[in-house]
Amino acid sequence: MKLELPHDSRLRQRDFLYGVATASFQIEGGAKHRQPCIWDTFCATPGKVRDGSDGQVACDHYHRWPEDLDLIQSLGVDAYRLSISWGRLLNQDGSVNPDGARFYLELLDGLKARGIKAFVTLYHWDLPQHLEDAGGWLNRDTAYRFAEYADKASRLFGDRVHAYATLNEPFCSAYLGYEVGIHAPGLAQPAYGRQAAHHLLLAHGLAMAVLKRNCPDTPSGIVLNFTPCYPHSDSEGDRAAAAYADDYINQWYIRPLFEGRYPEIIETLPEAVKPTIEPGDMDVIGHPLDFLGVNFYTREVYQAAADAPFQTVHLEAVERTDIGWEVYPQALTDLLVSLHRRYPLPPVYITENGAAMADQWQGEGVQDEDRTRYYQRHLEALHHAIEQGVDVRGYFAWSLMDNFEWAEGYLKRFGIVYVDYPSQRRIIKDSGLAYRDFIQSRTETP
Ligand code: IFM
Repeated sequence: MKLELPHDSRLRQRDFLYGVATASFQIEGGAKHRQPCIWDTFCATPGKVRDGSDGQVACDHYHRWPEDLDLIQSLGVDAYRLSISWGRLLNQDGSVNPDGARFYLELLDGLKARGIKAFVTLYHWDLPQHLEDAGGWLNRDTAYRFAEYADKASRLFGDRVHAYATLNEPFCSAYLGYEVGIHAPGLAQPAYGRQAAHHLLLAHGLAMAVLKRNCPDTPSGIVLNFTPCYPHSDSEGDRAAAAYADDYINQWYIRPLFEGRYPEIIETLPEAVKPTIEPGDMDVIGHPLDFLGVNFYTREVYQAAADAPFQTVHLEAVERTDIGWEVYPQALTDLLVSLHRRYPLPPVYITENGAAMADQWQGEGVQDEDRTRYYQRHLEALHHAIEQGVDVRGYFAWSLMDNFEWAEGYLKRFGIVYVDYPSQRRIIKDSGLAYRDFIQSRTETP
């Protein structure tokens, strides 16, 4: 199956950027050469990760990065989105770890030599454990430690980085990690979730100022994930439930960036759950962005509930990926158009989109037409959003290769490249070949 879009689509122009994305903990391995992080601790806690696995070796990218860069180049992409492991780059005392610095500098130089733009995310969930021991994202001081880390990283990397994102998906760090506890560090209290979210956004704002000072010409922004919220019925109750869920899950992270305040539902939270916000915090958080990264995978449906502001509805008989997420591309169009109408958005990049599928490899290629179809339908949805005026500049497939999928361990495969973990062989799946051919077929911008 081929990926195809109308000839005059913005998505077919040469200057629309295509990339692949990964994250440090999910692929690097080389755990002995960095500080332990909260995910090492979480993985070592029985029952937390479905297959009992960890990130000690992962895709062994720490040792295999040159061949991985060749692989990326062979896909013909314009850009590679990677994240930096905070505890690999910095020692516990905050000094630069020379081995970690060498690893990332060589990697970034390797990208440059291959003509691939580096989109660097500074934080993709792997908080050094020593910072968690001091309170993690519940401790306001972590936000200032993050700004120092951003300072050291951006001075070191110089012009090797094409664009910086401060955080990846603060919703996941705060809500999954501190509010419901299904991600590291595994804490589970609403008050923790809200406070962690505020400190993460503060960290983002502080780091934005640092990045703009150190690299004024490098676009800097943040990556947010969105799971659009739809009402189960047209009833007032279901519509109110979906709106509340949207504020709690999605708008909570974007509204402070553009409007300097949290959604009004903050007033409905019990006093003990409301985050502590210091004077001036919202101004810091509202630092202008050069771009917004949007990660999109699926939607959720909500209904009213007697004892909670919203309740998730599990729809039967809808198409789902191997991780159980509904395939609903229309939500990508709806999301982008609604954000565009609601906020003064800077240029947008789709920094992650992709599907976990039950891939099989029996020594030849991997026929993942289901994934290619997912990409086809989401690229079409993106095309429709752009037609309605959303300024989208690029798209990154999640992920370059199969990797450690957090609480699912290695059970779920999101890659457009298959990883045979015992041999660490990489095999480009049919979806990867289709992505490569589609990228190659772009035309010059008139
Ligand atoms: O693998 C993750 C990634 O780390 C963050 N965004 C969602 C992906 C799929 O769950």
